[in-house]
Amino acid sequence: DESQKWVLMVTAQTPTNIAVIKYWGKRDENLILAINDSISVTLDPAHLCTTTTVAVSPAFNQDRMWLNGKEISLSGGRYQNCLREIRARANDVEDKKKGVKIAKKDWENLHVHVASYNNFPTAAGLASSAAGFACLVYSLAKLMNVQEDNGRLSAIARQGSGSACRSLYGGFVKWVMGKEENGSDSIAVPLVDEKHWDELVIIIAVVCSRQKETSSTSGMRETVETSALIEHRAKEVVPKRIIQMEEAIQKRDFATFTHLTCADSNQFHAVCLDTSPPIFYMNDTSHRIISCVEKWNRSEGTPQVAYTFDAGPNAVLIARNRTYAALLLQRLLFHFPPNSETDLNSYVIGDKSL
Ligand code: 2P0
Repeated sequence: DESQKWVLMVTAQTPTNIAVIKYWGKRDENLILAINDSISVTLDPAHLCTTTTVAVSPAFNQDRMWLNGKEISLSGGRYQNCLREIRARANDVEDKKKGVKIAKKDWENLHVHVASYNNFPTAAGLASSAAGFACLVYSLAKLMNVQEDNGRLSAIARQGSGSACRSLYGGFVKWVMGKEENGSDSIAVPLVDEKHWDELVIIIAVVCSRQKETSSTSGMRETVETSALIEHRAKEVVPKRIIQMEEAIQKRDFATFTHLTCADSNQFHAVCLDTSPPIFYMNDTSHRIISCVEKWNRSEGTPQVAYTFDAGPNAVLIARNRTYAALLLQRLLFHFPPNSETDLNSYVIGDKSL
């Protein structure tokens, strides 16, 4: 049947993002609504990103997805929520070269195939869900000619993974927790674009982890249920830090930026420790990296490198400029020589990452 032979495809690439004021804790698990605002920096797509191709054809009889070449199930609520929200906003699509016309109402009967690749090893335990869901939502929106701005798309990506909403923009991005019960105002807002503070260099020190990881989703649920500190963090500490961080970013005030970034990472890990049973994401190597950076910053008189750790032992180090990035690498290689007994065995270098 000739009418079954066409395929329309769209490919998009989305970088991952690293939070400098952390998201930890939900007030709605299905819609993925946070208990506090967060701020992140989106990485350069050359280093850590997801590339996703979405295709539609009348020959496809179900929605299917492959991640790094291996088929994965789309039956989970997060995928279903994203697919449903994008389909509901689909519009007419015409490809004259292929002689294909899809009417708005046809989309509910058409199926998509999704192929997604991460350009970094998933095994390294670096955040991949952020880039993954952002890229999925963005490429589906392009394929289906969805006429929403990135803010509205971010609210859909958020339903795939909270941190994903922040990957719809480059530069520094704020995820506003919002007030609405339906999540309509829980969206990402760009603060400054990637050119605003382009001296910063981000270095990710990949620390080998032998410990079992607690997933972010169950980890933050347990924290909200059991930690006495989390409410103080979400209600008192983070709102003030968000204001200070926005100002530090606007002014490119690296000392304040570093102070806030390091303090917020440490408090995030403190509420993890305050969870019952306690959650340990950092290991001895992570702690040694913190000590090393803290000592160095003190000896310089003014901070030159910020550190932040997510739900794993890997260090994300943000250097003031290329000179300090080079000095930092020298120090890391000295204190953690590759292939020694220490755990630190490789570095992903984000040159001009912002
Ligand atoms: C963040 N993290 O702000 C924080 C800091 C990890 C530590 O967002 O359940 O994968 O999919 O919304 O986004 C990791 O959590 O969790 C995360 P879900 P997500 O980047």
